[in-house]
Amino acid sequence: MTRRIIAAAAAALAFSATAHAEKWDMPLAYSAINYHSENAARFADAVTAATGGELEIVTHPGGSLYKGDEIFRAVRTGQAPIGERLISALGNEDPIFEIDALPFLATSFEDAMKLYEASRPAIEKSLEEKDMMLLYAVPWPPQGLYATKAIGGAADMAGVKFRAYNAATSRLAELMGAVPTKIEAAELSQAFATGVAESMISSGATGYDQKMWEHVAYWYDVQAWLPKNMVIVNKASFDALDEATQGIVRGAAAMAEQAGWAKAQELADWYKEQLAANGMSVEPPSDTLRADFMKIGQTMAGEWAEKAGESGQAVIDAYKSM
Ligand code: PCA
Repeated sequence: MTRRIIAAAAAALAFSATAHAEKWDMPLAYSAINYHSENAARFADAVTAATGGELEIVTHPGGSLYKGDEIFRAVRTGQAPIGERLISALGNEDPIFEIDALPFLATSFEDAMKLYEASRPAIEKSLEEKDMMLLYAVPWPPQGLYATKAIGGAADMAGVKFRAYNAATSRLAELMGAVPTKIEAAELSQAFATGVAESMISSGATGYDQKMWEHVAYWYDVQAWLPKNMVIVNKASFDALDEATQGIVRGAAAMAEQAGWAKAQELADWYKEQLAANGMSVEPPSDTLRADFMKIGQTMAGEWAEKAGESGQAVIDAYKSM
């Protein structure tokens, strides 16, 4: 009799534990070995551990669950409760997100942090209007130009097939006379191997993750901007958590943000060394190339200001006053 009661109680307990425990799948666009993905995996483990498994977060790197360009929508609609997306790829959702890839607006980690602080309220507001919340954001190292041939100036980019990762990099390619195609990082090796792409702007990190030395010989350290990934959560999914769990998620997010910024800075030079060690020519841009980029940057800043209007300008002003 007692044994039966104990067994029933144990079964009831096990049932209630499974009934309350939640599993969140967390799609990530970038490779499992990338520091953003590793950082997200640590964030996920921290939440799982601190909630004693009541909220288990499982990361899916490399676009394996949703591709990079599907993740924002998946989180917005609640198909995925949480996910990571490159902020500057969301210009079609709201021009404010494109502030993250305006050439030469913020070109160091220090300025990237200031830009983050200045733009965060506007980014959060936009996410809130779309039933989402920002958990944390982490930068990529400075962006440089990858190319199969030596590039001395924008003129050398005429007709070159250019891999873009957002509308801003497509526009930049157009302004150089290159031919842009949007390709997610996870598909880069294939795109370059098959000649679909011959150049791109990205960090040493992505070049390293995707072994770009197998396809391209040059990387010019233009330091054009430092775009960020953000981890976002569906508002209804977050609101459904009890308060203690919400606190754990927020706390782990704050820690992931700090660790992610530190890691990006720590690795930035190391990535460049790896490109060189694997045989790539890693150089600063020529004066001509730099001047061409600067000019294109000005054009793009003007175009963005038109789209982003007063609220965009307010963020730029806040950034410049910091
Ligand atoms: N790597 C990402 C975005 C910025 C970066 O450095 C990519 O190339 O897709």
